[in-house]
Amino acid sequence: MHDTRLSARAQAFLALLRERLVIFDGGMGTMIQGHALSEAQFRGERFAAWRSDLRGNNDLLVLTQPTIISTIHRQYLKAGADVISTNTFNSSPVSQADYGMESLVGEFNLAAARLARQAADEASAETGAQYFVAGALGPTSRTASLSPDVNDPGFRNISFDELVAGYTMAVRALVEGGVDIILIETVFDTLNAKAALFAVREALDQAGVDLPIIVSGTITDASGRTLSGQTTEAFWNSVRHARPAVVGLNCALGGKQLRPYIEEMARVADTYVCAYPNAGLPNAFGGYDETPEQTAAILAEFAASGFVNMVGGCCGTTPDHIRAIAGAVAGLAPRVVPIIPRACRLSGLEPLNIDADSLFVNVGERTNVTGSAKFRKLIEAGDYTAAVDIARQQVANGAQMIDVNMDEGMLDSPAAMTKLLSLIAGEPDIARVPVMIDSSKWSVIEAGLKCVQGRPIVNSISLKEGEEAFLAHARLCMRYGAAVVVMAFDERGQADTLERKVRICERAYGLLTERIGFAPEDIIFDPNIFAVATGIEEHNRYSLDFIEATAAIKQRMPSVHVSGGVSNVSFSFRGNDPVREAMHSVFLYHAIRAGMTMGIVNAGQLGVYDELNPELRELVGFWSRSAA
Ligand code: THG
Repeated sequence: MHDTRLSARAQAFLALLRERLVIFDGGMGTMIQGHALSEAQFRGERFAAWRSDLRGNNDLLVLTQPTIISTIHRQYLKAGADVISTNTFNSSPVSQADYGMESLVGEFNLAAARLARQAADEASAETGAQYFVAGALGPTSRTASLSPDVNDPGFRNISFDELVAGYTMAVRALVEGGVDIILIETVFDTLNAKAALFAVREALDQAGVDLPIIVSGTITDASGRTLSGQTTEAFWNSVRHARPAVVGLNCALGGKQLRPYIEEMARVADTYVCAYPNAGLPNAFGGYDETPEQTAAILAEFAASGFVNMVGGCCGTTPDHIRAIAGAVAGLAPRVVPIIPRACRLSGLEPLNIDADSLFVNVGERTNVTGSAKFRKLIEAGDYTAAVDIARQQVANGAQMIDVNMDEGMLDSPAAMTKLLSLIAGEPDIARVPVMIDSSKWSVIEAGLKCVQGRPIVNSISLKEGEEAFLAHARLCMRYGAAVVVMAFDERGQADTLERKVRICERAYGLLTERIGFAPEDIIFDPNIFAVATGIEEHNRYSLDFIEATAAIKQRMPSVHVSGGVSNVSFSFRGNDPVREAMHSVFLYHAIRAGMTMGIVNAGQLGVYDELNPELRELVGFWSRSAA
């Protein structure tokens, strides 16, 4: 679907990745420093009277010292780079605001892209080979999923929407300037990267073109995690929805320290992998001492181990490093992209992959203002500290995900969703699990999607308002990177018979997979768990209908998952927890056998089927076993 809109050069880049190890360029900052430019040189004529100091604003040089930047590009191309990246690491509104130059961001990106394009084209004319330009989008100086203030963990100094606006402007200019590839690099905070990916896909769609995307994260220290706390696989799960052509790691660590994480990326990513580390760890003066031969030996070992498809350098590396790297990997085979089994791949700070072999996934239900009076009162009173503790308890009690619902008439639900998710993001013992964003209002769901760096589940969308609204929401789930709970609900209402449950799910499946290419493994059907034993005879079939619908759905659509709100089934026994718990255990015993993959439950309050009082088990089993 994407390939048709790829330019000839973009296709040539992908062809090169299939053929051999691709060589990326090296550090730009190091090379600029080598010129020891003065304040006046940074300013040039045009900004001679600018109100603030400009020395150190390297991105400005594409306007004031274009020859220096072109020369650096040429040096890298001469050294053997196939791909050069634009000098736009800080060409975002937030970064340029430090210099009062935020209104020049479009111009910076356009000029930088044109300089790199020209250098690449000239090199092609000289050698006859193809060279590619990657338009660089840096991380900005702010983090969307972390608070800059330790005393106010829910505070953010940048929003998802602000990042999207800045990245959109940059991408448009980079594309206009002729880049072949979009490079989202040095990702500290995956939420920033998700905003960049969102902006890139939207901007490319609007321009009617497609470009390959490279996403490169940064592992900041020996913890092996990004600055925002994710493991390598969690990072991959968070960005794979954008189908990057290349994913990898760059910067902070030297190649030696990067090895286990590149190995991990090579194992989990079903796309090309890149590594462009710094020239070792910085010395006491912030400089880099690793020689070209040392860096080259490390990257050649990565290549020989089958970890990488593209290699280059970051801070401290020079054209000599790139020349040595290109020499050392010449003739080594590129990594073979593995075929990764289908799974619903989610993440918090850690990955959660759900496939046919997974154990049942418990989703904590207590962070729900409509499902817990205690939680509702805390949120209404603004006691978010205690509300966050409820989330913590759910995870401590075994919830592998938490359902968050703020649908209460008296609340500003989008604000409450934003606040709770922002607070949770700063608590590693909670944030390690993915979030299930639960609301019947799309505005609340979208507010939640803008807060999570991991890959969440949207709970829920349905055909309630017709096909177009359903598909529009599903498309946005793909764009934000979320799996989705689809309720068995259509224009006529909630499905309350076995036949309607299955029919609606099949209709939704057809629309999602055929009309918009939604991955089946990211669809989680909820065929409605209703209360039994209400005193109305027909209601007694409700749990059986759910269980039989689950079996039918799994039989007809084997790759999808099935979920439900388990505590709903026992509403008639409110206040009688022993009976409710027994009902949940027996219900799950049968539903899991029928293929239910996950359920929203009171984590820590689930009985073990085999340990139930046999008489109670027999009595509550009435509603969950087939009538035969
Ligand atoms: N499907 C999907 N999402 C859902 C549901 C579903 N989200 C909400 C709900 N149903 C699942 N969550 C709960 C949470 C709590 C209870 C039931 C379902 C519950 N609460 C106690 C009660 O009402 O008796 C609360 C008592 C208290 O105040 O502590 O039972 O079906 N996709």
